[in-house]
Amino acid sequence: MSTLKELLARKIEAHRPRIRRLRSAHADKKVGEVTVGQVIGGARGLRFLLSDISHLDADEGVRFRAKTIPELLAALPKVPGSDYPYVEGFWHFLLTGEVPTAEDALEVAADWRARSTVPGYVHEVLRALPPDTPPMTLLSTAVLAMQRESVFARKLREGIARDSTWEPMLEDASALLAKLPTIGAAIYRMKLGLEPVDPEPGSELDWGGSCARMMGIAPPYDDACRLHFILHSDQELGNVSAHAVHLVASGLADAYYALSAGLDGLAGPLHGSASEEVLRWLQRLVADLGGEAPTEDAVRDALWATLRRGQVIPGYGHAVLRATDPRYLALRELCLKHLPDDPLFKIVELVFRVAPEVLREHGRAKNPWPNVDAQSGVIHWHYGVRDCSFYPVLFGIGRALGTLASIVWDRALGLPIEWPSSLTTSMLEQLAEESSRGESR
Ligand code: CMX
Repeated sequence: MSTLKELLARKIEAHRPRIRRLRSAHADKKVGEVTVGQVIGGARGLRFLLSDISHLDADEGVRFRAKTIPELLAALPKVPGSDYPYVEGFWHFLLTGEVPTAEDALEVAADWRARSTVPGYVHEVLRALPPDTPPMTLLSTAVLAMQRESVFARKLREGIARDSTWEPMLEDASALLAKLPTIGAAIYRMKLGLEPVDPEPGSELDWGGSCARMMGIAPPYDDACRLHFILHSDQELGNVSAHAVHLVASGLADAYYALSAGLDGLAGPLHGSASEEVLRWLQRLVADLGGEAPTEDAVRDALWATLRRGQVIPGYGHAVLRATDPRYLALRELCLKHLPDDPLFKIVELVFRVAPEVLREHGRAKNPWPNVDAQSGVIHWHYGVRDCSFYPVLFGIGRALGTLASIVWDRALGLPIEWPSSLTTSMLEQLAEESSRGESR
């Protein structure tokens, strides 16, 4: 057994009594109330999911296992020669809540490297799809195509004890994570007409660095990948992709089915493909300027034109956050260090200065501040990733970390199949009337 798995087993044993006690002694305690607005408003603010992997505070942003992004980046062991941590160490941290040593990170790195080759049939499946198939569809298809490899599904068929299901879930999660950079890079290369490659034999490169290299991009893009994957890993459990993974896995579907579903959820323009929309928006602005230098006034006009067309400003607003996304700020720091003079980054900075005030004046968005997607695409663009439809794939590779860690824990804690109740419109109307009558009495 690996030291990570041993540590995780101890953590699970220590955690199980807490859940058992909540179930047996406190199951009827109230967490909150549900309003009509929440039922028809996307369950916003409704606290009904359990996740110890990450938590999102409206003002402070995400915390991974109780650590803010700056705390996390400072605590995790760094890749030698880099200011950024091993994603492999972050995986250890997400699973166990314990800051790993460099050796712990290297243990995961060696495990993932050993399983990083993607079965040949996956490449055949991808090649069989029409050439205009979007990269996100290719990623989700590749993950689903590998479902036949699932150890979890096989163990379930063989009749594994419920308490032990986290072990094959961890096995599948590790096997999948090991291959995601190879798959992502293969999709990227395929769109450029290039053959897929495996990580270089004998290479000591970590997961993030290896993804950059397989895409054919030199350092410091390695650092951009490391940071990007960590920042996109999770954002509490209610967002579309994380919730989809959790929901599908709650029916005891394996990690392949669950992650594929989560990636499908991520593909929407209000969620994971907003980074792609941001790039398109910036390019349209540059084209409209026809060589003129962008100014605050030009950006303001373009923002208003977008809003007047009834469209959203991509990369701005958030369902939960009410402040600038700290993930945006972490990526901005990387931009200021590595690409301060990039012309698109300069426009992103202009948008940052103008958009909050425009959105406030517009008066609809509850949060006028930028989210992670306002900043991420420009980094990939700078390093030569010119196909914006590939950006959500990079989001998806990162999102796999948090969501797969979550479903390992879901099985460890024996969480049941999810089925919140629904109401009809008439029932809601009746409830609302009864409540109004009660108030006027
Ligand atoms: N530009 C223009 N209008 C916006 C807006 C934006 N960036 N963000 C919200 N609004 C509008 C909504 O469309 C809604 O309009 P209606 O009243 O006409 O329906 C109104 O403001 C209220 O919405 P909200 O409560 O502030 O936001 P929601 O929780 O409904 O939606 C989100 C959140 C992210 C989908 C929304 O802010 C948005 O569309 N942003 C742009 C897309 C984007 O950047 N998505 C990435 C999110 C990050 C992530 O998924 O991790």
